[in-house]
Amino acid sequence: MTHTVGILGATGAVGQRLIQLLDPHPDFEISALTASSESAGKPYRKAAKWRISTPIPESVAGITVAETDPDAIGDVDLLFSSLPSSVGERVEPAFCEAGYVVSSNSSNQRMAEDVPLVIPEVNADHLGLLEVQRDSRGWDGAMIKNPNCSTITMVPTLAALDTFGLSRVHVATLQAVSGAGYDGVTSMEIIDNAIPHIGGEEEKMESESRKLLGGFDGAELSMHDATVSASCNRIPTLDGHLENVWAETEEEASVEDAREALESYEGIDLPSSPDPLIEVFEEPERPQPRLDREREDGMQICAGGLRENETGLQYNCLAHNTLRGAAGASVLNGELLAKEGYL
Ligand code: 2RA
Repeated sequence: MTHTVGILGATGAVGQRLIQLLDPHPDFEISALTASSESAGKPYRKAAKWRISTPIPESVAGITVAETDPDAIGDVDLLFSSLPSSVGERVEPAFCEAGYVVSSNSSNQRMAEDVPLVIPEVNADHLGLLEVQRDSRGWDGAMIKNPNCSTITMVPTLAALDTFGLSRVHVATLQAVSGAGYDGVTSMEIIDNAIPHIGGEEEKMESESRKLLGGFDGAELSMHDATVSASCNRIPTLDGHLENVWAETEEEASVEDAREALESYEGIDLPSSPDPLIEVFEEPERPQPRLDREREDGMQICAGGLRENETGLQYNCLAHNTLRGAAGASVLNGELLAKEGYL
């Protein structure tokens, strides 16, 4: 069954990736696009400064951009939101109150106790929180969140290693400039530099990871009891968050044990090549995230560089931050909503 979808914040970096992923998707048909008031009323091809390697799909180029307002977009089965957090905080609940189902990449409400924060491979069972949400918020709609792109890059690998009882995690990230959006940090600003902080990023990784890895008993969530500490850096690469992880586990885990756990985990690849960046980042022609299909290039999470030392396991993980980490994450959550009958 094909579901009609809309995109809130369709002209930004993640909004454009959402269009790239949703246009070829067999389960979704884009029928509404919203952006700022300045863009409203224009055909999409005139409203967006398109910056993706694949051209604006013809099916989208002529859609008239609407105001980001529940009264402006008509009936769609599902909304994908890539709104800035400050706008999403105000606008997303209004869409849920109007009865829309929202799959959001926007960082507001991710830690709310009645909002499912989901990576389908890790904690699809947390979707049951939507029943709690409808009771607590009294709305007919629903809101599901995907985590921060740097969190998504790491947490599936932690979930794989949690089989040995995760107790303590340290992570240092090397994050691409596209994570800051088209008008954030430009690669020219940091062409020969690295920026040792990304506002609020560490706190997001530390709290979101524990929520994602925590349990859900059908009524409330429990946070995972591992401690997580993060240090986040911006480096002059265009796409791709690379992360160095140190993971301590209660049970002894060798490199072989860890490799086996990672290799057998849904959506994680251990690339054979010594340079996963090259193997993963051939810009995919038409990436299509599908829960039930082999990951296309740009949608897998890579892990490698496994080492064991006296503090435990050390390894690297890598993901395309806008394809897998932001837009793709929202699309996979949209697929899960459809699969579980919420659309
Ligand atoms: C970043 N993870 O990389 C943040 C938001 N996309 O800037």
